[in-house]
Amino acid sequence: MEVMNCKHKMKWWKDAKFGMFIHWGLYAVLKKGEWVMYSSKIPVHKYEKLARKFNPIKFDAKQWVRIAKNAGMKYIVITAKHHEGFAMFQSKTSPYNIVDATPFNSDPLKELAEECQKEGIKLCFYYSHVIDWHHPDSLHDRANNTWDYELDKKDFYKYWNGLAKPQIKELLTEYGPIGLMWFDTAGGLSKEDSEEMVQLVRSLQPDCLINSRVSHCPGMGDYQSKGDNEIPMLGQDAREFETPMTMNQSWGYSDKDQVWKTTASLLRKLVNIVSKGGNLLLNVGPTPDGEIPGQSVERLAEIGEWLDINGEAFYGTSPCPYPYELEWGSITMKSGYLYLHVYSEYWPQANLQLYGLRNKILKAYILSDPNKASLEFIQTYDSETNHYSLSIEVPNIAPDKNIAVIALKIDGEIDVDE
Ligand code: H79
Repeated sequence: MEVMNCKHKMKWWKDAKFGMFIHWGLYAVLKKGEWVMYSSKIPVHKYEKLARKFNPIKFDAKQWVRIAKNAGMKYIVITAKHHEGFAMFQSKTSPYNIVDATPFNSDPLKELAEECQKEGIKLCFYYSHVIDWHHPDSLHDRANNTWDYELDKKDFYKYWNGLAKPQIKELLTEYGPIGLMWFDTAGGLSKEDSEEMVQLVRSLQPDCLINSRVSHCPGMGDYQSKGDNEIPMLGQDAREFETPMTMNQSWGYSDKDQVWKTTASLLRKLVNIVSKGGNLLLNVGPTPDGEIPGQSVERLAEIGEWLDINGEAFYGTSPCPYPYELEWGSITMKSGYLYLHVYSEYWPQANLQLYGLRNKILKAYILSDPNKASLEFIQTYDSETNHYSLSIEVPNIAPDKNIAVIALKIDGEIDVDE
């Protein structure tokens, strides 16, 4: 197979902007998030028993993919194995997997792979390549825990060669084309070992992208994973990025955690990230029964409604041409267009002002208006101060309760004063 050049290989991901993160594992049974084994210091032999209780009879790959697709998401990243060490797929490498160890006795990733393929969604896998609390030889911090491991007897390569690498191979040979491999928490891994993992993925699926957390050394992988829930400042760095984000506070299902971000706030974060050239990977933590929580489904549906109307200003766009943040919202652009995403609480009384735009405006309209009725505007240039300014006459009331987009059809290539 010919290896695509780097730019081309990234294109689907650059255009996608919005993906679904799914944290699902044995931890769901305890309903206290995905770190419960660590936080509650549950010994391995006890934690293993959760598998017998894991029977997600309500799991429906069709429904999950539909929820993602209706939200406007273009890819799904699911935890094939999180830090707990349990494989959520049929693994010949270890019987500690959902097919061999649970009454469910079926491979949800197979079903997801088929459904994603049908629906044109890219399926991607999260794999905890360094931390594995189940394997006695994996690297992790076991300070103050009561687990049954002995740190000085660890032989990391037993874990690395005996479990991590073979499972990566299974994931990249048994599930069709995989969009990207999402690694996490590489502390303690040498640069050489990270490079070996990159090479392994490349050798199995040359077009599969790799996130930067494959290594703790900067610059590795195809794009930068920002810190969990981290939104960078505008123009902070040039590298392609993705922000992994939760809707409440935990990644894995938790019945205690009811601090949910509002749809309005999630939409602002989404648009803000995209205006900076990044992607948002928004998490859901399905229940032990296999359902995506109602609070998440609701929010995703509302985001999807907004994207149905305003997708033109979102998918396939390039970042804001200004090097500073705007007080009323965010900007995205495409060849011939500039899109002003105005957050409803900053909707101006009569006129929206934009400074520094040198292009001649051919037309201004509200993107959600089916008639694309022209808005009046005035462009001025002050030769004394060398300042360009644009004033757009807008309706009194914000045309969207979350974010209203003003589309500007511009003449020529974008040209702004910095
Ligand atoms: O998969 C999600 C997290 O489980 C994982 N990355 C995202 C995508 C992650 N790995 N490490 N960390 C997050 C940071 C760990 C934070 C901790 Fe704690 C602070 C671990 C122990 C103290 C907070 C409190 C989380 C568990 C207990």
